[in-house]
Amino acid sequence: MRTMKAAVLYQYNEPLVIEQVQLDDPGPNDVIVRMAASGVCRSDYHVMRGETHRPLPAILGHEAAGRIVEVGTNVTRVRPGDPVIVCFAPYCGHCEYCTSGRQNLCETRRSGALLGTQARRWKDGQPITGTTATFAEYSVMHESGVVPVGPDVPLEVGALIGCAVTTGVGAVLNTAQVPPGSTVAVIGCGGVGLNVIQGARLVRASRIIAVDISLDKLEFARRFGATDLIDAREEDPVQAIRQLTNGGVDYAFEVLGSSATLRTAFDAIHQGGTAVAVGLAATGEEAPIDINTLVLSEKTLKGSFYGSSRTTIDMPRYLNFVRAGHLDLDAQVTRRYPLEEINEAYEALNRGEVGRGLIVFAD
Ligand code: CND
Ligand code: ZN
Repeated sequence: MRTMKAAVLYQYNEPLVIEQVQLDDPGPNDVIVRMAASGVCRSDYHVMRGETHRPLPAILGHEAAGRIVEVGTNVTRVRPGDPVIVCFAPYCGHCEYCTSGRQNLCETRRSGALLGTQARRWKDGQPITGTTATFAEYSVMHESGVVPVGPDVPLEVGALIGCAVTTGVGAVLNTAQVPPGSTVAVIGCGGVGLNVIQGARLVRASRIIAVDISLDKLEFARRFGATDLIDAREEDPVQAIRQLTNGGVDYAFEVLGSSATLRTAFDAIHQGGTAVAVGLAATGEEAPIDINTLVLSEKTLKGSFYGSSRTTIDMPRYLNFVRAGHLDLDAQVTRRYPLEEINEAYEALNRGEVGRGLIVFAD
């Protein structure tokens, strides 16, 4: 058992409570990571607001990097001291999905087995749930939930690769496989959306149309490759995209998570185009799709979970893009907070401040 500081969600729509909790020792296939940085992603905010449910109390957080401090007896892929990226989709390696190269869909993980169905965190003997649970000084996870990185990798960069980059760039490279010269629209230019934009720049999309409801976010998106900006408060984004592209884009990415914006993405593509749903919505939320348009225009609508990533292949690849200057991650981090200020970090996300916020842990 280890005692650590953590941010605990006791009730939806209430501030997280910063307190000391206990963490179990690693099982035979587990590692313990000491967190260096953990990103402020909207997925956790969906839970804080009660839009998706978890058994409470819970420790959230899933976009992180840190160092291994302890390993279970069977662990072979990392050792104490290794810097790692935390991955929120651990995988078994032998189910039908893993063996066909789709480890992000691992059946064993979806059954809950790899994420642990039993509580492993405690407050005065009361269980606290958590999966990656990176809003804490330490976390315990299956060894497939970490990817080791070189000593040259700043762990803040590693943290962004843990979710925003792998999700955003992966949606372009892996899920949609956007060819060079394509026209692309990105609806929602927050932390993940910026990385969809960077991914589109990486594959040399000819036009990258950023859509948001904040002018600051749109201007910021230009730095990462957006070529055209549409303020959805000022104009109808579907009409504006159709006008800019002579009838619609080849690819549209929805990166907020709402039925209205998914509909926008679907309507903004031309015949034969592809709309990719990246944003997560409230449990049960549905989007109206015109069936005849889907059929007669041969449109494709695809979901993208964790950028269709194979973490051990994709994360080192994205780090190489960073090293080569093709992905800019430093400029994306606009604010850093100690864990004690995590509630303010989420208020800033809610207010729509530009860029990614990071919770940074002291050495
Ligand atoms: P963040 O809040 O940073 O970005 C959302 C953006 O949408 C903001 O810039 C808003 O201003 C903008 N926005 C709000 N309303 C509109 C509108 N009507 N039209 C256009 N833009 C609008 O969130 P994030 O980037 O951290 O996360 C984005 C989504 O991605 C969120 O739903 C999150 O849960 C999801 C996600 C999915 C996955 C995956 O594997 N698919 C992984 N991580 C996060
Ligand atoms: Zn995320």
